[in-house]
Amino acid sequence: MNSVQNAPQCRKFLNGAGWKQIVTVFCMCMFFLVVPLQVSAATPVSEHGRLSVKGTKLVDQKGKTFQIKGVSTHGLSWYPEYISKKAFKDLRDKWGANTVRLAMYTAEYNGYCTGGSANRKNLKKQIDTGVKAATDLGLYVIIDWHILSDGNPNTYKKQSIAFFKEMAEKYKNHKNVIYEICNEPNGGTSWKQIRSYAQAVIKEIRAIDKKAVILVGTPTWSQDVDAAAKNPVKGYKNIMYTLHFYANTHRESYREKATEAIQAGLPLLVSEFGICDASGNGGVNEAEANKWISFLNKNGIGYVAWNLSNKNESSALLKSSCKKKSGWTASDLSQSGQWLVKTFKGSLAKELTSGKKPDSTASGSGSAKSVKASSKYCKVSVKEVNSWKSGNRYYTQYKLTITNKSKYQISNWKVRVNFKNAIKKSQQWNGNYSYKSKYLTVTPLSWNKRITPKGKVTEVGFIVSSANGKNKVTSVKFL
Ligand code: IDC
Repeated sequence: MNSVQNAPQCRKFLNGAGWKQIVTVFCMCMFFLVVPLQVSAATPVSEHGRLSVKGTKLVDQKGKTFQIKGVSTHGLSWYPEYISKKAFKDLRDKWGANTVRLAMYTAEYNGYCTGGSANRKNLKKQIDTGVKAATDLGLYVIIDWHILSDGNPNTYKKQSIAFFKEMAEKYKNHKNVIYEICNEPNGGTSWKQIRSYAQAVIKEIRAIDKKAVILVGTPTWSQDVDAAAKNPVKGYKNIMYTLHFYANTHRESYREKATEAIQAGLPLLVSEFGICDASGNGGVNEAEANKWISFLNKNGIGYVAWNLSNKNESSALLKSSCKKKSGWTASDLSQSGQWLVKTFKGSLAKELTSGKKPDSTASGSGSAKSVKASSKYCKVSVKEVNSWKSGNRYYTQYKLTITNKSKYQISNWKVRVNFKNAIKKSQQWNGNYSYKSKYLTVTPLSWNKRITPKGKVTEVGFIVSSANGKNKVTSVKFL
């Protein structure tokens, strides 16, 4: 048969009802072409699949280095309003994130181990909501056992094992779930103690979930990765170690520690960082933050930013005036949030290129009269936040707060803290310190010298030790 012989049939088909058939077939074709394309738009998980650890790197299903770019929630008990599919979709599509971290405090107010059984149930519900949302959106999700004031992860080891067994049972078939088994050991907890905890918890998770990536915290608020590198956990694959930094506090010397650990073969992940002070507040330091990011990029290390909330602190990624739970525009983001979106190269970043500088959370200069801090204008307090015994010495960690009660700008301050017993320096941050037997003196650094009217300094703190019982502060005053 040739085409000439076919011609009359063709013409008949194209006449009358034939056109309708063509249009119907065309529409059906378009439907099947377009609809599946929309449904299967690539997500981080659909593109990269299950992650695993190869050498010092986190890699995707094709064995290519995969860099986590994540956002951590604040405490699930305190800011549950951002645990939603709508909010996480924004993180993925507008901010440029591929991972969310669900931070579940263990010992703080309404923590998993301290808040009672109804609270525990509620926290697990939050995790379920978070994991479901992340899974639907093709995001990786970190379940974070957020130890902090409990210091030593062995304090609640039994509870941790029970929790992670339950999580592993529930999520063993998910390829996007990552377990972080101890946020930040501190208070003198040694790597040996952390390692023994990690071996025990990992053993239980692995009996149920053979493959998920597991993150292990390191001594001194997850800073001493060099200690972990000397004797890593043995016998398990897909284990990474966490390095946490706050760019205005932790600088070059911490990158050196990280380099040392990588050279020793330790896989690292920055499962939490901020670009302000270690307190989560104080001045934002974009220059130091950018140094960190080039270091992490160079080494293919992933990073997760603290924290998705509108709390009035500079690590919060939303402005405290922002009441939206999703659908944020660039101007809803704090300075930390705006920096993060630019760093992730999210689509919102375009809105940030107007040439207008993002709002700064640092203290402004103001036009008011400027005075030196004294008890007439300011209040100063020193609060104990943690204490422990190590060897034959007693350690106490204190936080210093200065509040400007006046309508004037404070230009500088100097504070003396007196103790009952002779003390020795252990650690200190965000100030210049000098020590005498029974007292210490703190003066500010250049960025926390000025205090705006009604403003506060909250990021200053120190750890001292004494030989004879708990260290007691007897008085605090301005000099
Ligand atoms: C801080 C929060 C703050 C909260 C406090 C609770 O930003 O709002 O009141 O915890 O104890 C960490 C911790 C993280 C801290 C953060 C800032 O992992 O929980 O959050 N930080 O201090 N390590 C270093 C800094």
